[in-house]
Amino acid sequence: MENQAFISLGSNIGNRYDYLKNAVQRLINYPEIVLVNCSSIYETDPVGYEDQDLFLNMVIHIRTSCSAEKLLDICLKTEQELGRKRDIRWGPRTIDVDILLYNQENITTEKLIVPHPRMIERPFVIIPLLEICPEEIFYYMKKANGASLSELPNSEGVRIWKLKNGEDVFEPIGS
Ligand code: PH2
Ligand code: MG
Ligand code: MG
Repeated sequence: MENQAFISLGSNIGNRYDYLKNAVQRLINYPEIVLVNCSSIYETDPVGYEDQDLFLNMVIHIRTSCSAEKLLDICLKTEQELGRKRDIRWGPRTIDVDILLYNQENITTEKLIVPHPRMIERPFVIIPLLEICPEEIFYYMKKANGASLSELPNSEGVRIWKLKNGEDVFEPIGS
């Protein structure tokens, strides 16, 4: 499990909590993926396309033997398994599973850009990421995005919905 990645998850259709829980469970059921940590769950105002319901968002930290491309395939497959339909850009979804960071690599292919190009300006990504991201990784990411500290969003529109509780990293969304 030589690679580290941060993945963001979001849902704003149906039982949002179940979708998050189910998606994390599916990801960590792959023998190639191990959960290192997960953030609290936040309820967040929709960004981009605003005429839609509130989201639940969280970020997880994993270790994996998968390449970034393989990890992307797993993320997209997980979305499909959970009924994701793609119609409106930035519109409502049962589940969105995005790779934010993969090691400290800059990746640009037709299918994937890492670090995630919009992460730095999105409070619903940055706030949960800050909760669990080791400092050196966070500083790398800011540099890769060409962002300065003053550009980081504040926590407007992002409210704790379910606090991560203590030792067992998967427990907070386990019950
Ligand atoms: N995802 C988007 C667009 N807007 N807004 C919130 N609050 N949470 C999201 O996960 C989200 C969004 C596109 O991926
Ligand atoms: Mg997204
Ligand atoms: Mg996505």
